Amino acid sequence: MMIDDRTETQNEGDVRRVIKGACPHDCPDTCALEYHVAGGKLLEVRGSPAHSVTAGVLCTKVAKYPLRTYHPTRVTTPLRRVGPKGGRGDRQFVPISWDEALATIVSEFRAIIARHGAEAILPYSYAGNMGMLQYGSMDRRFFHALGASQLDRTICASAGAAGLSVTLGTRLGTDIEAFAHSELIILWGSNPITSNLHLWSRCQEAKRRGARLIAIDPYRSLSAEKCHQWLPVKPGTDAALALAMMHVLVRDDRLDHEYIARHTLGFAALRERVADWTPERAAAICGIPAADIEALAAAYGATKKAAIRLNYGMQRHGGGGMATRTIACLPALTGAWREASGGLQLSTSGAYPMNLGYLERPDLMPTRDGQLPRMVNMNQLGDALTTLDGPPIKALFVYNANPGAVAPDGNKVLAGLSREDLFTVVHDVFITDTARFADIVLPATTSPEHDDIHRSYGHYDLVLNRRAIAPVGESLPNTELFRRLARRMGLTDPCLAEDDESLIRHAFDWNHPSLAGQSFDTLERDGFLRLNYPKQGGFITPFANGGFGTPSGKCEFYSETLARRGFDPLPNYVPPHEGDASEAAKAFPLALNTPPLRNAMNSTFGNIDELMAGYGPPTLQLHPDDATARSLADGQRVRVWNRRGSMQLACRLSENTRTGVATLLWGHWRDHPGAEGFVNDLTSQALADMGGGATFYDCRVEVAALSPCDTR
Ligand SMILES: Nc1nc2c(c(=O)[nH]1)N[C@H]1C(S)=C(S)[C@@H](COP(=O)(O)OP(=O)(O)OC[C@H]3O[C@@H](n4cnc5c(=O)[nH]c(N)nc54)[C@H](O)[C@@H]3O)O[C@H]1N2
Ligand SMILES: Nc1nc2c(c(=O)[nH]1)N[C@H]1C(S)=C(S)[C@@H](COP(=O)(O)OP(=O)(O)OC[C@H]3O[C@@H](n4cnc5c(=O)[nH]c(N)nc54)[C@H](O)[C@@H]3O)O[C@H]1N2
Ligand code: SF4
Ligand SMILES: [Mo]
Repeated sequence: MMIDDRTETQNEGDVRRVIKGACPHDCPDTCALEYHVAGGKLLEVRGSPAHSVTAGVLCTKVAKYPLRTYHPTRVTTPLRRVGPKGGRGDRQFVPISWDEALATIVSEFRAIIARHGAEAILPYSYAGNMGMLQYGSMDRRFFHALGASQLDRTICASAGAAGLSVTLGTRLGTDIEAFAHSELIILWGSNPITSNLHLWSRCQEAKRRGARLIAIDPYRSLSAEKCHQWLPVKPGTDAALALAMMHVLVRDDRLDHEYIARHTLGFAALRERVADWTPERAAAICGIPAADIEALAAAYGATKKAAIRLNYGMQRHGGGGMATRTIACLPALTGAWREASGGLQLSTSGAYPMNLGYLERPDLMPTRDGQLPRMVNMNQLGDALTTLDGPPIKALFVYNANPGAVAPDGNKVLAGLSREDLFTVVHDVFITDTARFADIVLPATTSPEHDDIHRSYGHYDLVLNRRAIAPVGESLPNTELFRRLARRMGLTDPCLAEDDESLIRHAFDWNHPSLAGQSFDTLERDGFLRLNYPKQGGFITPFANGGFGTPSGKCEFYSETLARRGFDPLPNYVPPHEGDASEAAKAFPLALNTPPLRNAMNSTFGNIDELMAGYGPPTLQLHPDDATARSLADGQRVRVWNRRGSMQLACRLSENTRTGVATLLWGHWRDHPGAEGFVNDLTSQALADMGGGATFYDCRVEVAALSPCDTR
């Protein structure tokens, strides 16, 4: 039902207004929003019906956004900690003024810089807010000008991004809207009902048109349940499966010879590589019967309208970069890139002509002996806070992130956060699992309270976010916080005072061909605009005629870049660190898989009871065979542990998790009633093969009963 703005008048002056926004969360869909506001209050948030990707539909989390913006536990003033680090008591924090908060930060920073140098300060941020400004602009300028340690932002996608880039030369992929016309969709390490809702609606449309849907996933996710087939791959073994698919495609000549000749590099070497990757060999590694691999390859080779939705789940492993690269070779072999509804999508974020140099100003960084400030990999925060020297980290400044929950090897992270000699500042909307350890907590705005401009990693549109209400309490956007801090620190470069409107207008290169004929005015008027890329039938087709961004301009089956970096230049299988053959697997036979809950967004909505209540406490899903082998019954309390940590919770017996794999859907905060310990106390700081990526799902555990089996 359409609601007419003007008929909603409650009082004079309380007319409902609709302001255009963008969803800021770490989700490929980057929905175009409508903030409905009256009397200065956010009444509701709707999906823009005019934006074709959003199509007027939002996920439950954001459809209920006023719950977050007006949550009773929201931080509304700066706070100073008076309780113990990590404490949960009522008198953990007391309100202070912005003036006192900034003065404290400045005096601590100055003292630390004087004693240890600016590298003793570490910013820690990720994608709590994906807007170009709030994700990374004034904050980067500030820490660059200070000469603070640099953070390598690797917690999510960097292994896959590296693997994809080396093969395709860029991060582009199949148009989300074209999936509706595919004949075969492979959800590969992807659960779009949870994490890519607007792709799922296109998958459903394709299904109605007769498409076949196949999920490759160790867990029968909400999406896998609705596919025609679920292939329960062993975690971290996807490259073996892809190599065997290529073996069959080559053996049975299901190839597009013309596409291969014109648009790929190294086919002869690839053919040799896959010659001994028989389905039987792969079956022994990835736990999928050879006949199913044959059938998968045959189905894939039978149509060019075959689209692979690769998501980041499959690259959170020791071999994640190589696995992504290997799978990314498939559509060039069969020529599926020729069809708008074929190809592959991992990310589309490479499409945007971002002015990162302008936004982030890396040139502000000081050099010493020609060296930039050191780089700290965010996946190894635990080690960085507890063992790093020369200089040690003495100040941690957290914003857009919640490492006390999301970072791996949580016991080490918490040990670091507990250090009495570490000065910690957290800028957030809530007292998160990290903020409990902060010396100073600063209140952050939510999206309806600030301006921003957004790219997407799942479609090809720019989306504008306009402020719809005044900041709640004394909260400030990230940009304004760092402008104020820069001024108080006495940093004088004029770029540290640039306002948000100017940043928004400079965030993208409007002279780039992908924005030719487009203007900021159109974006302002509509709230979104689509980039110019080659199209077929109205859908963007990034590689229909080649045009890869690699050094050769081709899809590189053989990569000289990888060879130079000491990697295997050809697609290959790199086993997970804690795979079947590893030392870890001897003591800890189960692989732990911890993908996200639908109503959570990493840890972001974990405190909104209305969203989380239906899930109850965290539970560990075990295959009945694995439970029987341990004499465990459904609902029984178990201990799950490895050398890094342990957790106690109830187990659920379910054939949705394949044998050998325990699955724990995450999104809850620490100390959730009904569970002791936390999911990321188990996960590892080990890095993936490429991009310094995280390996959350490369994690072995053992499970045992906490109490004798209750057989009532
Ligand atoms: N509701 C919700 N949406 C989200 C998020 C969230 O937390 N909640 N997170 C956001 C973020 S940060 C990201 S990065 C994106 C993408 O986030 P992803 O982590 O890609 O999200 P999922 O779509 O859940 O896909 C993960 C799937 O990979 C599977 N998997 C685990 N290991 C393997 C493996 O070795 N091989 C294969 N084939 N599959 C494996 C898991 O069982 C799971 O079903 O989603 C974003 N969207
Ligand atoms: N076990 C396990 N661990 C995982 C994963 C997994 O699948 N399993 N997934 C990993 C992945 S893919 C990712 S991307 C990371 C996510 O890690 P993070 O990016 O740290 O994600 P969130 O937990 O959502 O925390 C974001 C925080 O930013 C805050 N925030 C939101 N908007 C703003 C703003 O405008 N300003 C400020 N200052 N703060 C804001 C939110 O309130 C929230 O507390 O987690 C990783 N951890
Ligand atoms: S979280 Fe994703 S699906 Fe939900 S509103 Fe935001 S962009 Fe859309
Ligand atoms: Mo992520």
